[in-house]
This record gives sequence, C-alpha cells and structure tokens, in this order.
Amino acid sequence: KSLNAKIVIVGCGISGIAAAHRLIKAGYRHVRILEATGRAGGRIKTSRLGDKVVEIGANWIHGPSEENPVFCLARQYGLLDPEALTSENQAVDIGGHPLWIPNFFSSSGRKLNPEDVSLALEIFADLLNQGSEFQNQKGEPFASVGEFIRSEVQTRQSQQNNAVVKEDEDPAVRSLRLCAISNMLKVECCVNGAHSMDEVGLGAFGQYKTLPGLDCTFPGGFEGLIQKLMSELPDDVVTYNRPVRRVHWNNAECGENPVTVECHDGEKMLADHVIVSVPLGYLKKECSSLFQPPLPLHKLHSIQRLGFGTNNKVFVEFDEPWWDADCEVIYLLWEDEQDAMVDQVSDVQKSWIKKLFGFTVLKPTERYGHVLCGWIAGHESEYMETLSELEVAHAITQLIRRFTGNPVITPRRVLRSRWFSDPWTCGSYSYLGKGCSEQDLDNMMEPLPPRGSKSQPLQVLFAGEATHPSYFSTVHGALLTGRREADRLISHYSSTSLSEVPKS
Ligand code: 6YU
Repeated sequence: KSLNAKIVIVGCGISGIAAAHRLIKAGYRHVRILEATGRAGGRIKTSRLGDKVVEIGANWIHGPSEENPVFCLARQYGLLDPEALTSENQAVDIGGHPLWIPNFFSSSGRKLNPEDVSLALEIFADLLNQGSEFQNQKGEPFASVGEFIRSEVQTRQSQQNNAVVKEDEDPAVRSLRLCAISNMLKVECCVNGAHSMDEVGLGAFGQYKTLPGLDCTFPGGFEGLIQKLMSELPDDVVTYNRPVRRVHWNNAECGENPVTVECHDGEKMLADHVIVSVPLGYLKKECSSLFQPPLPLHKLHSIQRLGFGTNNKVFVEFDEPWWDADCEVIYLLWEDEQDAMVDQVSDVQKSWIKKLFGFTVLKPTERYGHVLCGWIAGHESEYMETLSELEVAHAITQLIRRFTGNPVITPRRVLRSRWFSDPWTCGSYSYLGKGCSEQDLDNMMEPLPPRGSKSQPLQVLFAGEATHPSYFSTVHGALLTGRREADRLISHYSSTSLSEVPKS
C-alpha cells in the first residue's frame, strides 16, 4: 500500500543516500534521487595528489565509536585501518579537540620551542570549553565566541595566575603567546567553517555535541563509503546532472500527487513526498525561488540566521619533510599579530595567506610521503578560490620559505579545494551564528506543510547536515538526518489508514 508512494530526493550527498537506503530497504518502490552534478557524495569527495589519496571535502570520522553510524558502516564495509577499530581508540574522549603533536614556526623564520607557546593553547582550549557552557542559560556575556575569547584573554592578563603571559617573562615569549591566540582563532574559524569567530554565536556554542573516539580517516578515501552505499541501491535510483529548479508543493492541480518537482531542463515530476537535502549555502542563495509557495517566514529566518562559511584545504607535497618526524600539526605564528587577537586580515587581496593557520600532516608517512594539508577559512579562503592554481602555489611557496627561513624550499605539488565556487554547495558547512538557538535547527528540519495545516502532510521534508540538532557540520550528522526523514515517512504510513494512502 504505502510502498507505492512516489518519493523524490533532491541531492545525492550522504543524507540523500541514507534516506534512499532506508526507504528502499523498507520496501518503497518509487524512490528517485535527483542530483545536480555528475557524481554521488556531495561534500564527501576524494581525489589524488600524484599517486596519493586526498580528501577534498570531509576528512575524519569525528568520534569513531559505537554511536557513530559512519564508523559502524565503515567498519562493516572493512574500510578502516585496524587501529581505528580497537576499543582503546573508541574509548578516547577528547571532547572534539584532538591532541595533536605540534610544531610551531614564526614569520621571522624560526622554529619555536613548543613549551613557549603551549600555555596559550591550553588557555584557548579552556576558554572554548567555557564558551560551550552558556548553552541554555539566558544572558551570555557576549553575542559571539570571538568577543568572549578576546575579552577573557584581556581579563586574564590582569590576573597573574591565569594570564596568557607572565610579568617576569622574556618579552619575546610573551608576544609569541598572544600571536598564538590569533592563530587559534584562525584554527577555530576552520573548525566551525566561519569567516570569523565574531560571527559564531556564544549562546548556542554548546549545542554541538561530540562523540567519543579518536578521529580517524579512510585509508582508501572517504568516497569508498559512498561507493559501498551506492552499490546497494538499484542502478537507476539516481539521475545525475539533473538540478532541481523548483519544488511546487500544496499543488492542488496535480490530483493525487501534491508535489511537482521541476528540473532546470524543464522536466517535471509528480511526487507524494520530496526530501530536500541540498546544502544550507545553496538554500541561502536559492530559497526564495526553490519553493512555490514560498517557505514559511520562520523557516526563512532560520535559513538566514544560521551560518554557512567557507573552509578550504591546500595540499602541498614535498620531497623532504621540514617538520619533526612525530609532528602532526604545524602552526604558523605571525609576529605582527601580538596585539591584535584578530582572525580576519585587513587587506584580503594582499594578505589573504595570513589566514591560513598552518597544516595538518598526512599520516602515516609510508602511505602519504611528505604531504601537508593547509587550512584556510573565511573571506580570505573565498578570495583564494578566485586565484589560479599557479598563484596559490606561488603564495604557499613564499609562505613556507618565510616561515622555515629556507629560501629555496619548493613544493613538488599543490592542490586546493574550492567549496565556495561550487554552485551546488556555496561554502563548506554550517555553524550557529549570533542569535541562533536550537529552535533554528528545529525550524530547519520541520516538514511542509507546517504542523496544524489541513493539507496533505509531509509533502516536503528536509535533511542534510544543517538540520541535525547537535551533529550539524558532520557526515554522521548528515547521515542521521537522511535516516530520520525516511523514518518520518515510514512511520507516517504505518500509522495512516488505507484510505489515505496513495494508490499505485
Ligand atoms: C565530517 C570532517 N570536514 C571539510 C570540508 C567540507 C566539509 N565536513 P552534501 O552537500 O554532501 O549533499 C548535497 C547534494 O545536493 C550535493 O551532491 C549537491 O550537488 C546536491 N544539490 C545541490 N543543489 C541541488 C539541486 N538544486 N538539485 C539537485 N541536487 C542539488 N564532516 O564528519 N568530518 O572531517 C569534515 C569537512 C572542506 C566541505 C567537511 C566534515 C562536513 C561534511 O562533508 C558534510 O557535513 C556532509 O558531507 C554533508 O552531507 P549532506 O548530504 O548534508 O550534503 C564547537 C563546535 C564546532 C562545530 N563544528 C565542529 C565539527 C567540525 C566539522 N568538521 C569539518 C571538518 C572537516 C575537515
């Protein structure tokens, strides 16, 4: 009966795929995915740098443990290294802040003593934890995480026991620690996918939840997971290169099917239900034309209020390492940033590269050789996308020469991502902006027509990472939203009387 419902899924990222999986497994016969591009996976995208596998999009399984559905699938499909499967690995609880072994370099070409800087990192981590505690408390002291951190660092400066820099210290060490705070703000911009931490809301910062487990990667590439999932779906489920232009809902003219999905090429498809799983960045740009009638105001407001910035990667390969053998992350400290505590550069065209906080080291070396992944968020990152590969390679080479003090060091290869220019993504992932609350995420996932309406229920459903109440911005969050919306339909039909069910 219900199994004849016509269901269209817009978008073939992990959330769309997870929804299709669930529905098809439950026996639904008319499930179709429409995907704008020529590939499945969306923001899960694996590529090559020479012969090395690199991730253009999602990198880690955040919190690989029993509760993480991405970890469970990857384990089931045999896609992980043995260490990631150990119970020790699953039990580590780092609260979202990986304990990587760092190397620090400064803009005057010096490799720094980690002990000189690490206090700043500890204080920063402590402030981030404090920042998460305003969740569900009225009256947070500042609107944004950035303002809170700057103010706390300044306040602590007057409290000797707590201060980032101590009175009797070498002035050079003191100023480096404050440079490290600026650097940490840039790191957090990447973690949150935000232009600046001044745009990330303090009141809802604790809304994001972590899972236990030491973050791990896919040795053969994250896209291997997509391939496995796709191989379990019927071949004709996805139509590629078929962008959707408009979803007409509450469509009385179409008889029994209340929704019509109109594609860019003019094709129209009738449906009982549509699951929209497009990225928030795309929704922000297109929400006024994507739905007819328009979305209810509260939903539109949440789409606008929630944040969706840009985080890009720059992969750089070297013949020889210039970092320590055990180093896992390299931080680049600009010595002119000791007074500023800023995470945005003032002249983007000239100084965009200053926003790149540093590099993570691809491990293990036997697999990756000497490959680094640079991270850059914000408008500076979007500006980088407008430059040619050659210009980016030149800027990266100059940067590394300056910080290592080695005037001839030259990368073998450079490859960068360009998520802002991707017309179907328009950025990287979502965060809770200033003034946001859990209510915004609830509004995001609320189906159409809204509760209380007399028209046919569940015409348009919403999935995708930006609709998960606590795991937004992640692959596991996205996957769970696809399952959630499929389950919403399945339980709707299991509780609906026969007369209300679409006929075949
Ligand atoms: C994770 C990680 N990771 C790095 C970078 C990026 C992301 N994420 P999709 O976009 O996949 O699918 C939608 C589809 O819709 C797509 O195919 C479109 O083409 C299509 N579409 C659009 N318009 C259409 C139309 N009109 N018609 C038809 N089709 C249309 N996540 O778990 N680990 O390491 C990273 C990272 C550079 C860009 C990531 C990571 C995010 C995930 O990639 C992302 O959430 C999911 O893949 C999204 O799946 P989806 O199905 O929703 O959309 C305190 C606090 C902190 C808060 N944050 C902390 C967590 C940090 C997040 N981590 C990120 C870090 C990295 C490095």
